[in-house]
Amino acid sequence: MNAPDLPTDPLDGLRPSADRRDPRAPSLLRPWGESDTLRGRRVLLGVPYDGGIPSRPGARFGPRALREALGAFGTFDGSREMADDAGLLDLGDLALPTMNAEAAHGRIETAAQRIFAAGARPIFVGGDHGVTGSLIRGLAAAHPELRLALITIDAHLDVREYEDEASLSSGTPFRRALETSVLEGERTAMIGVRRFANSRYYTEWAEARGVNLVTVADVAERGAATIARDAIAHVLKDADALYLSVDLDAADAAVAPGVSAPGIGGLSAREMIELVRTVAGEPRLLGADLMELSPPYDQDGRTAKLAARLLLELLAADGATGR
Ligand SMILES: [Mn+2]
Repeated sequence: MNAPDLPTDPLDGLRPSADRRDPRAPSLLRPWGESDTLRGRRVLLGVPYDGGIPSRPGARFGPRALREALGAFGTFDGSREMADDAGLLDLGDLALPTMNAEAAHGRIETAAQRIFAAGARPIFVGGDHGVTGSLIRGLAAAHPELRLALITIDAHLDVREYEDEASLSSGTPFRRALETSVLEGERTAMIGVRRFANSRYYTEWAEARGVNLVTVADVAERGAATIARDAIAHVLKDADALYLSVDLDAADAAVAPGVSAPGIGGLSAREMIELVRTVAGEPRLLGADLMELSPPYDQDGRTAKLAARLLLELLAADGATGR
């Protein structure tokens, strides 16, 4: 007896259909498979940890919100179709304990070490900014002889003293990074530093180590692209590779309310984009992170959209330099 002919899709024509003439940015994410090699590849890793800012939890949901926010964007940057590129290999999110800073940071450091040792060029998405200290420690463990340069886009210096690994917080990442063998203050620039957001002690601590501090007013006066180009020239004078760390709280709370520490008088969205775009065009950029996206505090998803836009700028500039 022959089976009756059935339509293969009973809801044919009744489903939402994407316009293939307008691909969406989530298609740039390619899930990692065991046949994928990491060498030379741009990879994404979510680091959903927010134990470093216990008073305002929420950044652990940042990686998920950023991936979702990519849906608001297309893949054409105005001159180049990124959907034709190799895309961004998505390694997913790390499994991390929520209440054990030492254990979480240990796993984060191990993950970063393996990714850098494999020759990948990662973009990490957080998570509280304390995570970055362990990402850079992982990089140092993978390449102990590297002369690393660092650019941060952040309202804060994040060079706080800490007791031990259990007391790592969102205020400690660059203290941790500057303790490694690979980084020096002279190869570090911090852009977007805000008045009344950092103590005199830590400002002098950073300056004494040769860290180049660039304020919000400096960016407004000289322009984001010029500031970024000068910072690149300064930190890479005597370095092999560059790491970019973005704390979304460098942006004004009007455009980035969904962060652990929203701030008044920060950078504009366009300044954030221009800074990231310029740094992303540097061929020696080895890795980057986008931190502190905290969806529970977000307003209509705008902070997640800013984070997603910055991710796209990192990818677009990457292709523009021929890699
Ligand atoms: Mn920070």
